[in-house]
Amino acid sequence: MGDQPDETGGQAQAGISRRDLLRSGVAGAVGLAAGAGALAGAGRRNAEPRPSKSEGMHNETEGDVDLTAFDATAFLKNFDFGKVSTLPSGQVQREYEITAVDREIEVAPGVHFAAWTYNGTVPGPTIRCTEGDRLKVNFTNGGSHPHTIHFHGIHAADMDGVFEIVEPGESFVYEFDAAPMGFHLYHCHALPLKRHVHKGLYGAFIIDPAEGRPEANEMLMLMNGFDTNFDGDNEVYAVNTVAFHYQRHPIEIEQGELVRVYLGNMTEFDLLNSFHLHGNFFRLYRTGTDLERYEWTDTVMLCQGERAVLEFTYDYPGKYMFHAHQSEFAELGWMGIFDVKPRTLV
Ligand SMILES: [Cu+2]
Repeated sequence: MGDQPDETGGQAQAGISRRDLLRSGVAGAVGLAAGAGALAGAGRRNAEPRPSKSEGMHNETEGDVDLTAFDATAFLKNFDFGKVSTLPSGQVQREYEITAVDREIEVAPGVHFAAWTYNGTVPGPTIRCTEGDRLKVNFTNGGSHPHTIHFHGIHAADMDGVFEIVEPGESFVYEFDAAPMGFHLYHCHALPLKRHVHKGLYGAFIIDPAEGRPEANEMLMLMNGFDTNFDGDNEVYAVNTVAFHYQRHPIEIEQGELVRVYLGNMTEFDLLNSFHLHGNFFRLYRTGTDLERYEWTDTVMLCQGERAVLEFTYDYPGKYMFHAHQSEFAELGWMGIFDVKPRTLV
């Protein structure tokens, strides 16, 4: 199959590119404002960059996305543990229903993207289980193109979701034991891979260790980007799809509580993405596969497909930014805030 134009328009158009918008006299502090304003026009044909009214640092796009369609705040903690049963052997089985669906999503206020999704959202559902569970994933391709689900992890070749292409209207059952414990991913592996991933067919796959991890306020963050004008470059960056969402809606955490972030990178086109935490340091467990050894840092770079488990605790209340340390990505939407509430004493 070729990389032919599709309903998204495939062909290049006269819209702005991110390089253009960053070059077009919006450098420096104003760049954040104008860049964010331009995001609102990035998804429309022949749109002119629309400067924001405010010109301070770290401005937001105007308005908000339709939160009834996708609420990135709820998505943070929306773990799908599947339909649980016990097999005759005593092994726990978790069964998941995943359907590929073509759906337009809103990646910034007024900026729509013709996505290919698992179960209607980008990222798809966060699949969560425990090491050793039997997973049964019933996949139906309700989309317009051939797809698969390729899970990271250790399993048989015919469960790898690469050669068993699932045509539109067809189904496939993936069945394997969850291993190893850690933080993994799943994504479509149909060709051209770059296109199927960038269109939105990916999600997080968490395998908890049998003994569990220490109690924490847990959340899932997948770093991603969107090429809204089909020039092979992202115009919008985010964690969990919606530009500046966690700046408009800061994530509330509590002073002194342990926070655990499952952080993955599914950004297409750019080699690297990164996460920088303000006013703090975190324990960095790469791939989440080791409970003992960690790095102690405040910034982590992840290549495409790489992920890590981050743990931190804030000693002081207040608002703290977290964002890509690539300034360009931060200015184009990959920016959020932790709102640390004073510890409640009981
Ligand atoms: Cu696909």
